[in-house]
Amino acid sequence: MTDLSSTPAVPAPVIHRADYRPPEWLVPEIALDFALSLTATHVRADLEVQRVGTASGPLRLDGDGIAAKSVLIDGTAHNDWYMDGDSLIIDLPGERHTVTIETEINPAANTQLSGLYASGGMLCTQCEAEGFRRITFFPDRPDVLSRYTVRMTGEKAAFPVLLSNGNPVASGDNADGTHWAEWHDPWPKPSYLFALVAGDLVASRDSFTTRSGRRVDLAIYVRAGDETRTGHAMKALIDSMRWDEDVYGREYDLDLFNIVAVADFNAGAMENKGLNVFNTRYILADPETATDGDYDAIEGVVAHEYFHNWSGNRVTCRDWFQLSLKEGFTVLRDQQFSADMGSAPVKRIEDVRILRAAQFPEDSGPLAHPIRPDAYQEISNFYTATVYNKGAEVIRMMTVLAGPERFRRGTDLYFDRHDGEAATCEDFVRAIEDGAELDLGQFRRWYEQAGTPRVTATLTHAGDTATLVLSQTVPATPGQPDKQPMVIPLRTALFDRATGQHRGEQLLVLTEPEQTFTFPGFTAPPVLSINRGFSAPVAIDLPMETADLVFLAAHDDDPFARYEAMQQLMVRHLVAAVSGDLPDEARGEGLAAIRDVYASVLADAALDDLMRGELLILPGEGYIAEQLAQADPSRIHAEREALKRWLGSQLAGPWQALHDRCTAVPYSLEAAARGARKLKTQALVYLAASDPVEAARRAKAQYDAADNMTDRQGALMVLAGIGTAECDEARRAALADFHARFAGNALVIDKWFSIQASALHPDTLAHVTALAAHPDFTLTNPNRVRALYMAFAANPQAFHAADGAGYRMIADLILKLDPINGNVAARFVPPLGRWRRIEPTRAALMRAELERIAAAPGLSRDVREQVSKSLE
Ligand code: 0A1
Ligand code: ZN
Repeated sequence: MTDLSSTPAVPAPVIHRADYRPPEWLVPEIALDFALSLTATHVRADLEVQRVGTASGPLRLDGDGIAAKSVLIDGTAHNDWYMDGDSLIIDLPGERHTVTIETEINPAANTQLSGLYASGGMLCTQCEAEGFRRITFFPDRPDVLSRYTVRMTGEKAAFPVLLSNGNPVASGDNADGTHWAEWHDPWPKPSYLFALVAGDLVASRDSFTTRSGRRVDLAIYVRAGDETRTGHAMKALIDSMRWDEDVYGREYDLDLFNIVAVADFNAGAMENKGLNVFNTRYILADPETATDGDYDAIEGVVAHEYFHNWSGNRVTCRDWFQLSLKEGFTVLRDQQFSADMGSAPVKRIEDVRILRAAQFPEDSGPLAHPIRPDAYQEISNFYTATVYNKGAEVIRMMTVLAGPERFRRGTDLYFDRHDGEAATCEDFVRAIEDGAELDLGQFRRWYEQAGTPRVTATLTHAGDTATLVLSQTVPATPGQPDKQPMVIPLRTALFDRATGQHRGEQLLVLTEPEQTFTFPGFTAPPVLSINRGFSAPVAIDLPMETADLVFLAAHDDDPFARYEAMQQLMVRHLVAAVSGDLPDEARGEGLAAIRDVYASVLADAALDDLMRGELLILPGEGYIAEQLAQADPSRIHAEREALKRWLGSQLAGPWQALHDRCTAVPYSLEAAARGARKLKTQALVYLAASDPVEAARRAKAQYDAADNMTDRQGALMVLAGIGTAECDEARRAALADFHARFAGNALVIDKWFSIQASALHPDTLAHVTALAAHPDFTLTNPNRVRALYMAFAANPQAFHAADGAGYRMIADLILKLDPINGNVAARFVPPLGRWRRIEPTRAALMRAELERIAAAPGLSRDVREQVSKSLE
C-alpha cells in the first residue's frame, strides 16, 4: 500500500544569485481597483507592460495561491494565456500592451499575513518580499518599478479610512453605503513597497517642514482609544526627518507621510512608500504601559522605516540577494540616529550585545550565510541578523576606514548615482570607493564570506619596544570550507600602567593572515586595548592577565573597551569554570577580581547611571556557549547563577543602597531617571540570586509603588523568577494583579506571557505549558506567539531541560504553527538547529526533534528550508 502522506514533497527550487537575469518586460504604470470586503475582495489590475529591447520571451507574471478570473489584452478578452505552476504566462505580439487581470481574494482566510489580510476588522497589506503576488499577478521582483494608481471602494461603516501610497487624488460616496478613494504615487516603486489599508482608524497628526520649505503632513493611524499613545512615535518621526537632512542630506519627497499601526504583523514594521505599516508594539507607548526599552525600540524602528525612504525606496534592490544593500545600510543609519538622540556609548554596547547574541550564533551554525547570500529557497528566511546587523557592521567599518566626511561623500555619490534605480551591493561599494576615495578591493570579502573572523593578538615587550602580532582566521561555514583573509580595522591603544593613560589611539588595519606592528617608546610593558568601539565585528583571542583586564575595566577611556574588559573578565572566569578548568584558588581569585571591579563601578561617581547599568550586565549564557566547541547549557547556567549569587551576597549592602537611591528618583524620560530605573531592577536581580526573600520584599514594594512600566515589569520579572516557596504567594499575586490591571491591552498582556516564559523559576516549562492553554493565548497573532515561545526558546534553563521537553515544546509549536503562518514558524527552527554546539545527549534530543519536523507532510517552504539545512 502506498502511504501518500509520506511521499517526499517536491523540493523547493534553489535560487542562485549568479542566475540573475534582467527582466524582459517592464511595467511602467499600474492601476489597481479594489472592491473591498473582509472575505471576498475583488482586484482588478491594469498593467501597462513594455518589452525590454529585443527580448523575445512571453510575459511572465508571478502569482501565489490566486486564480485569474479574467484576462484582457488591450481591452479585449483573451484566452491565450496559461499557467506554469503559480505563474501566469501570456505570449504578447507587440512592444507595449495593456494587460487587465481580475482576481478575488479572501483576506480573512489569510493567516500567513502576507499579501492582503484582515486584522481586527481592518484590511491591510504586507508585500515584502513576495506578498504582492498573493494579491494580483505581477512581475513580483524588486527591479520592476512602476507608477501606481490605486482606487478602492468599500463599506463606509466598516472602512471609513481608505489609504494607499503617495497622495490622495479623489474620493466620494456612493448611494449604496460604500465610498471610494483614489491614490496616486508619483515615485516609481517595486511591488514590495505597495500598501493599502482600509479600516476604522483615528489619526494623530502633526507636520514637518523640510529644509527646502516643503510642508509634510504627518499622520499616525491607530484604533480609537490608542491615539493618546502615539506621541513618542510622532516625535521620533519628526526627529528622524530632521536628522536625515542634517546627517545624510536626505529630504522627504511627498506632501504626506502616513503610518498605520496594526496588531497582527509578522515583523516589526514596513517601509511602504508614504504609508509605513507598523506592528503596534513599535508605535504605542505611554509611561504606564511601555518600558524605557520599548521607548527606545519605537524611536529606532520609526527611524529605520523612515530612513528606508532613501536607503531602500528611492534606491531599491535589484534582487533579494542584495537585501543588505537596504537593510544593512538602514540599520547603520538607525543606530547612528539613536546614538545621536541618546547616549552614544550605551547604544554602541547594546548594538554589540545584540550582534553577539543573535548574529554570532548564526555565523557559527548551520544557517550561516554571507551578508549577501549566494542562494536561497525562501527569501523570508534571509531577513536575518546577518543581513541586517552584520550588514550594518560591515558598512560601519567603511566609516571607520574613510572617516565621517569622506564616508558622507561616498553616500552622496551613491544616492546621486542610483536614485530611481534598483541597485546592488557592488554599486554601493563602488560609490563609497569613488566618493570616499578608498580602495575596497579586498574589503569586498565581507560581502562574500560568512563566519565571524577570529583575530589572535599577542603583545610582547623588549627594550623600549612593544610588539603586537595579529593573526586572523575565518572559520569554515556551510558551502565555504576555505576562507581568504579579511580587511579588519582595529582601533587600538596602548596604556601606560604607571600613568593609566595611553598616547593616542591608532587604527591598525589587518589585511594579511598575520601582521606585526611595533610601538617604540615603552620602557615598561603596556596594556593593550584593541577593537575599541568594536571597530570590527570579529572575535578577539587575547591572552591577558586578570590584572590587565582589571586595569582596563578601571582606566580605559573608550566606554566600549571598558565594558569589554569587564565582560572578558567574567567570560574567562565562567568558561574556565564550566570547563572544569578552575582550581579552587583560581576560582577565588577570579571571583574576588570581579567583585572588586563591580564594587568600583558601583562607587564610580564619574559614571552616569545608564552606562553604569551597561557595565553591570553579566555576559549572556548564549555568548558563553559561543566560546565553547560544545556547551553544556546546565553547567553554564549554574556557573553564571553562582557568579550572580556571589556578587549579590558580597555586595549586598551596595546593591541595597543603590536600590534605595534609585527608588527616590521620580519618573521622567531624562537620561538620569532612566539610568536610575535600569539600575533599580538590576540591583534586585543580583539580590534575588543571593537573598530571595529580601529581593522579593523589595520587588513587591517596587511593583506596588510603580507609576511606570519599567519599574513594574522589572519588579514582576524578578518576582516571577523566584522559586523560593515562601515567596510564591507574592509571585502569584503580582502576576494576577498585572493580568487584571492590563486586561484588554494586548501589548501589555504580551509582556505578561513573556515575563513568565523567560523567568528563572524552576517550573517555567510547566508554566508555559499552562499558558499555551490560557484563553488569552492564540497562534494567529505573531506578537502573542513570540511573547510566549520566543521568550521560552531564549530561556536556556527551560529550553535546554535535560529530558528534552523544551525541545519537544518548540518542535510541537513549529508543527502546529506552520500551516497557519510558515514565516513565523520558521523563526523557531534556529534554536533547535544549534544542536552541533551542544553536549551530545541534548544534541541527540534536539536533532531528533528536527527529524520529527522534517518527516511531517506538507511543510511550508520556510520551515522545510531551515530544518533541512539544520540537519545537513
Ligand atoms: N523591510 C522591513 C522588514 C520586513 C520584512 C518582511 C516583512 O514581512 C514578512 C515585514 C517587514 C524592515 O526592514 O523594516
Ligand atoms: Zn529595514
